Amino acid sequence: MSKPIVTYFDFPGSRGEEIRMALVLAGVEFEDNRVNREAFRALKPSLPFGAMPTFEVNGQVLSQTNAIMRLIGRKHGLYPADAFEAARVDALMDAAEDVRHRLTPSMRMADGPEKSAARKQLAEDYLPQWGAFMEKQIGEGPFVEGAKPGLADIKLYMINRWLSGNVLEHIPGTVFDSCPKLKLLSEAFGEVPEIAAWNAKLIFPQ
Ligand SMILES: N[C@@H](CCC(=O)N[C@@H](CS)C(=O)NCC(=O)O)C(=O)O
Repeated sequence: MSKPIVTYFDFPGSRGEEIRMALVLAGVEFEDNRVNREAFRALKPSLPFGAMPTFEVNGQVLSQTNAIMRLIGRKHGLYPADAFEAARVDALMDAAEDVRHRLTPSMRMADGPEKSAARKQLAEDYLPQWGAFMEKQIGEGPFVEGAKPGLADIKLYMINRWLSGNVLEHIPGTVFDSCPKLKLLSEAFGEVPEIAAWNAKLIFPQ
């Protein structure tokens, strides 16, 4: 793999940061191409699915975060070789995306009763239920695959960091406090030396 290029918005979160973290965990050097909204609008028509992040390698551009992460994971030992174990990791990666899809509508709502009701429903109902399902799926821990951090851990860590960070109105940072395995996974993942060093460089910690 030649030095790949990750193109995403200039903030340490969401799908683009997950790809950066997969590369960081794999120890792969990459070009961290951060674009603003205006540059994204210009790029959009040329992107495979009109969205970011994208991953460019050997002149070929790939989209869809989980597909990109699996490509990195397969090449660098962050994804199980066993087909069933790989599918179990896929399921957790998709479950992390479920959360984003549930939150997206309220991200587009103006402040007001509709938005607060939607967020309240998520905070009191959907998210605790989602967290309870994760508790059953994580297994012995601390990571999804046991002692070794992998792709599913990146996704779960990022969801927990986002939603526990008190950054979304009406979603209290305590939303996953009743999910000890998710919390332990997140704490352990943040302490993985490559990830801790990467996070220490963040300009806007979240
Ligand atoms: N299913 C896609 C979703 C990509 C996506 O929605 N990306 C967002 C940023 S996280 C985006 O580009 N939004 C701007 C837009 O769609 O115009 C993936 O997993 O990569």
